[in-house]
Amino acid sequence: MKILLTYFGAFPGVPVNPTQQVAQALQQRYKYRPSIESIEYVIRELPVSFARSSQELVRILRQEHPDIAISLGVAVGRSRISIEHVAINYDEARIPDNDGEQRRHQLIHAEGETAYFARLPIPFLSARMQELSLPVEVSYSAGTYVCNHVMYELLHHYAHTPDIYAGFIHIPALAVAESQNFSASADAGGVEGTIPTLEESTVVDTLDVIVSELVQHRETTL
Ligand code: PCA
Repeated sequence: MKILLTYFGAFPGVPVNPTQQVAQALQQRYKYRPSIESIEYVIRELPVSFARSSQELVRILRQEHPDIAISLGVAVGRSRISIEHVAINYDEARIPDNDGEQRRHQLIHAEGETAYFARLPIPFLSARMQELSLPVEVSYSAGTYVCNHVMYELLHHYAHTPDIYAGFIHIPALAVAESQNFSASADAGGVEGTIPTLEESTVVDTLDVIVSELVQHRETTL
């Protein structure tokens, strides 16, 4: 089984994107876990650009053919890891992307569905996270910036491919000094105010559990 994790680099207000170190830490863990040799773990960076993230994502999906594809983004201002339930066909940015493009009130795909639900067993995951007391919530808005855009593209790509698990997870800022200089942008999934954080190890442990649960769920249901 192949798992693809995408992460983002820096963007305005977030000079170091914590999704990069978290994705790298997860991949390292899988490398040294001999009991799950049948799992291939691929991580790829996506540009924080409306136009280029779409192209790059589709190129990666065509090249890698993952069974489970999860994109990660940071939502500065949130205090828990958010499993996103829905992506909307709408770009509306209060800050420019890394190409200087600030999309306002624009459909992502003119002929596309208004929204897609994540292709993840969300009720199952949410119940497991509660049982394990992990800092996870289900979110019903991935914002209207590049994260929602990527989630929409991901689900649009797999709209007619039912056995692929695909979705988006937002993580909070990490408990490191530089996080307090981040700016929380509401359209990027965050809220205004003081910036809550989680320890990197908590985020990595929790994502590790989420991915393992997804692998098991997919193996037992397909
Ligand atoms: N967060 C932004 C884009 C990249 C990222 O990590 C967002 O929530 O849209």
